[in-house]
Amino acid sequence: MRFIVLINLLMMLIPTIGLTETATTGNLLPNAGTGQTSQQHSNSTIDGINNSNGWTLNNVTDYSSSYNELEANGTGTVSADGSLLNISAGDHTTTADSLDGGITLSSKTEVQNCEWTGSAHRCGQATSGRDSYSTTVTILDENDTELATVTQNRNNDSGYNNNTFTYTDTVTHTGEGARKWEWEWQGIDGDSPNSTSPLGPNLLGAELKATLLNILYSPLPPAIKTEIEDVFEDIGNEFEEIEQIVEEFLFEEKIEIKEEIAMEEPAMLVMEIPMAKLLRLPMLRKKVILSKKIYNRKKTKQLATQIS
Ligand SMILES: [Ca+2]
Ligand SMILES: [Ca+2]
Ligand SMILES: [Ca+2]
Repeated sequence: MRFIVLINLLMMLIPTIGLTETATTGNLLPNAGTGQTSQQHSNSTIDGINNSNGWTLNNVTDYSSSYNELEANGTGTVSADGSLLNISAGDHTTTADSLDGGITLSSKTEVQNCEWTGSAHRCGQATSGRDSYSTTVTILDENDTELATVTQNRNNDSGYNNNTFTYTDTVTHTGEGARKWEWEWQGIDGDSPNSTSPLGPNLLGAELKATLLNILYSPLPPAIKTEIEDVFEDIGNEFEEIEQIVEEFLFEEKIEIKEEIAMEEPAMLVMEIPMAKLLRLPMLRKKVILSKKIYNRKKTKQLATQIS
């Protein structure tokens, strides 16, 4: 009965299993919609910087309105976070169910890194230490628990305009539960990481897009989940029972074979497996019948030898 229930549940799920459809949001960061600025590469499609509204700046000098950039001091961070719920992704508006189909966050960042003496585009108060920077992208659940995160450190040399450096970082969570995102860019001065003066790399553009991996996803209702778990537990118990019966049978058969060898007269095969269990185990029944047939054949042969 439980197996029929399981088959029915699986049949119900089959129509939804094969269908998938993705959807991608626009830029989720505070600079969304800024477009290209004069500091960026002429081919850049990443939103530039023209104000610092919505960003959290920590030890960063805000040149956003004057020079379209945010510059790291000794060690500075530019960060933002937000919800993944109820946002536009093309024709789709994200829901808890569609987010449960899995998500990929893709970040693109455009930087200038010329304020060090070895730079091919040397600028500002360049010193001997090569500056570096990193981006961290994180997917979180509704309780702010991290589901997936990526941090990549870089120190590529780069300048302004067509000498900028652009890089991509992606992170994916394929299970259920993604509800929030966090994004952080950090710049570090190679010579004076504790400085409060603008000596580090400069952020010129940033973008974070979310791709929902299956907006047609529908999580299993809790009642069906419990039912499936129960069925699998039952299957496990049945297998344990069968294993035990087979072990008992093989053990008894071994004793009988030993007895046959020890005795002149063949002993009767004693089967102590309960009939109810045997009826539920056709294979085991066949084995018992076969053993009896072998025994009968042996006995007939012996009788024939005695008569002759
Ligand atoms: Ca520097
Ligand atoms: Ca500077
Ligand atoms: Ca700089």
